[in-house]
This record gives sequence, structure tokens and C-alpha cells, in this order.
Amino acid sequence: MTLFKHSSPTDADRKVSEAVARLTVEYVRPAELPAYLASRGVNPLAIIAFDHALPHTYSCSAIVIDLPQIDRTPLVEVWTCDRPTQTCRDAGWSVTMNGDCLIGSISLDEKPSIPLDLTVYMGYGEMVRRLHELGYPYLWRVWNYFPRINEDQDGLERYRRFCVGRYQALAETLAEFPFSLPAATAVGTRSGPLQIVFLAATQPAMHLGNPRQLNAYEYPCDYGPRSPSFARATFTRPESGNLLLIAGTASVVGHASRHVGLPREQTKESLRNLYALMAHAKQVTDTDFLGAQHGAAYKVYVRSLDSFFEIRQAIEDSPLAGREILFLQGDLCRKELLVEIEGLIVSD
Ligand code: 3EB
Repeated sequence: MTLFKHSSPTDADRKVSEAVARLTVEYVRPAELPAYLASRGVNPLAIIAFDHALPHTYSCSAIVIDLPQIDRTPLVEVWTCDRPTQTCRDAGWSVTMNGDCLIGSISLDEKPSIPLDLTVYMGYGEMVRRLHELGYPYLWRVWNYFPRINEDQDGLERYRRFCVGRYQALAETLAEFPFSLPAATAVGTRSGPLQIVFLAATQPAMHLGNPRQLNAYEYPCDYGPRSPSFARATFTRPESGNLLLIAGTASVVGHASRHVGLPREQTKESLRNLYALMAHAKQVTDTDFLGAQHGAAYKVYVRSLDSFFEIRQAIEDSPLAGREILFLQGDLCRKELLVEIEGLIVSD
């Protein structure tokens, strides 16, 4: 599995990549997207835009998430593969699959009379049922996006309601719960609907914890009536490369939030968590994810523009400097968290 960096690959890179490519991810300018897809001769699995509409219609899942991109020309996230793909669409649903894996999204309109936990419970239940029917029952990675994440709804914060619904649905339907839980992200958008984006596969992956953090699915009930159902990272070993999918990583040590009100310190703590996770992944999988020779794409979610420069500076002072990073403005699931980093790393 090969991941292209944002800059155009040289001819030599391209040859190597094509020989082994299974799945690629790249951030591309929207205007360059048609030419990008045509020139590579690959098939899109998903196109994800942040903050802006997609300029064309595509054969694959096309997803727009209302999270403003902070500091650069708008980019879209493009997942491609070298296999033929098939797309299924239904009301609020879209899935593009290639025989090994699929990327899909589900969009759920909230009704005022229905609490968020029930909407999430039904949405997740439906997702797992459909993945089983399609023959891709293994969740590798999930992104959850919904508005007003820190607001109260009938006495319980909406993020905590989300956790209740997700927990109930996955505990009922996912074989080997909680050990089969995938890496995940939950971030608050500017507007609805609730969107769940998922990468699922015909084969299982390996899910990892972080030695510096308690497993989120073992958090005490101080953080809500049901624990957050996700793993810190998911590792897969396709024929042509090792892939580490890192969940949203924040300034949480053990289960406690650290450095309240201090964006630079929170960023450094999140980076320490990231490196501890990669070191752990190296021990378990014998794959070096910290080395410079492989592709990586990161997203940094920033709660408030006021702290953006401090957060970006802390990242530029770290080994992540020079990596492909998309900065997005969004609300994070604990009110005191100011920054969260997720990563997708490919090692040949
Ligand atoms: C944390 O470590 C921070 O509920 O899916 C990060 C990534 C967090 C995903 C989720 C929550 C989620 O607990 C919060």
C-alpha cells in the first residue's frame, strides 16, 4: 500500500508506486482533481472536501464535511486504488468498494424529537448491518462529524450522547467488542448533518492501544455514561505495505486531560502520545513508522483560531515538520481540549 505525498511524484517514484500501489491518499487542489485522476490511471475510492463544495460529480463516494481548512489553498482528500471499484448509493448512504476494502459515508438528519444517542444507535446499527451484507464486516477506521458537539441536549452533552448510541450499537453488533473497535475521530462541525465516514474491509486488522493512555473503551464514567468506543490506532498489513491509521490523539494521559488552557503544551503532549503510539506499533508489528522513508498524511483539528499559530509552531518544531498536514478548525470532544492530531502512515 503506497501513499503519495502532496508534491507530484517523480517518474521514478511513480514507477515504484505503481508496482505496489493498492491504496493511496493524497491532498489535491480541487481544480487539479480531474487531471490528477486521469493522469494516474487509478480509480477513486473517496473524495473528501472540507468547508467547500466539490466542483464536479464523481463515480465514487464524494463527501463534504463542514470543517474550515485553516491555512492553505483549499485541498480535497483523495483516496484511490488500482482495482476496479463499484459504488452503491441509497438515501443518505454511499459506499465505494474494490473487493478488499471500501470507503463509505452515512449522513443522518437529526429530528428535534429524537435524542442524538438514538439517532447514532440507529445509524451505527444500520452501518454494521450493511457492511455485513456487502461482505466487508471489519471496521478499520471511522470518522464521526456532527455539530454542537459540546452542547447539552436534555441534560447530557451531545458528545456523551453520541458515545452512548455508538457503544450500544457496536456492543450489540460487533464481534469481539471492544477489541475489534477501530481507530476513530469525533469532531464537531459548523453545521449538520451527522456524518459517519468509514473504511472497512473483508479482512480483519490489528487494533492498538497507547501505553501512555488508558484504552478509551475503559475510561471511567466521569467522562459519560458509556465509554468512547474506539482504539488508539489500527494496523493493517496489505501485500504491498504496512498501514498505520492513528486515531485522534489529544492531550490526554491515562484518562485525564492535561495542560488545560495551554495550546502549545497540549500540542506537545499530543505529539508525545503520537510517538509513544508509533514506538508501541513498532514493537508489536516490527515496522518503523517514525522513519522518514515512507508516506504520511496528518490532520490537525484546532478548536480556536486564537491558538492556531502556537499549535502550528509546536508542530513545526517537531519531527512532524515538513509532513503533509491539513489544519482544520473544529470542536473537540472534551471542552478543555484545544488540539487533536490524526495520522495515516505507510511504511513499505
Ligand atoms: C481522547 O483521547 C480524546 O470518541 O471517537 C479522540 C478520538 C477522542 C476519538 C471518539 C474521542 C474520539 O479521549 C477524544
